[in-house]
Amino acid sequence: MRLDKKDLLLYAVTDRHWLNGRELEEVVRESLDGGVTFLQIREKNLEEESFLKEATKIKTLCQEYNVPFVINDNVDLAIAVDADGVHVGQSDMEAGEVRKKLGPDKIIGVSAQTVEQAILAEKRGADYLGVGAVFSTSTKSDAKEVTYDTLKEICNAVNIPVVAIGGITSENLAELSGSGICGIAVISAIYAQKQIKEATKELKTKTESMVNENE
Ligand code: TZP
Ligand code: MG
Repeated sequence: MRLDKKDLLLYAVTDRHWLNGRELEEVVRESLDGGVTFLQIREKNLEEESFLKEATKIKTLCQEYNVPFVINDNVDLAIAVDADGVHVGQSDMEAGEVRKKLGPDKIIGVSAQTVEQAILAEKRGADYLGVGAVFSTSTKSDAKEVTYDTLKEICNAVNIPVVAIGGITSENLAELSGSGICGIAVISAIYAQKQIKEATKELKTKTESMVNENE
């Protein structure tokens, strides 16, 4: 699948922490109805078999909405479910190895916190970068803080599209304007909300204006 930078406008990352007894599929559908443009399934504590089941359901759903679907970290699982790609962090398999396993046509996203990491990831074949945490967040306890200036330097240093992540809400996202990002990646600003579809719509409208100011 070819990645268009517009696909990265509103990037949703799943988190079953907020499910409150609901099915992942159900909340993901609400977010897709609200206009999410990219989806990552991120499971930190799920057994392989349950992860496979969930990923298969979410893949089918994303196909229905024509939204790219990637899996956090687990390259073998991405191959097993024929996901559109994988997202890896700095302590996961490095992008070059992922590329060897996935082949040329899949999407590889890499988390980067510094300009050096960003340049290296691009060189190793990443298709996009997730940079953060740009704001403080309780969703990921070990998320390193990345300043606005570093975010901007990273966007200038690479040719692949960059999304910002970490503590982004509809209230603070305008602060990212002018950095060069092509979109935002969020967990709680979508999945911790009572009205997921409405919250997603609002985020998307605000992200569109923020990104347009960039151009
Ligand atoms: N990587 C950096 S920050 C973060 C991840 C996965 C958590 C983002 O969650 P939230 O709720 O959007 O701050
Ligand atoms: Mg990881």
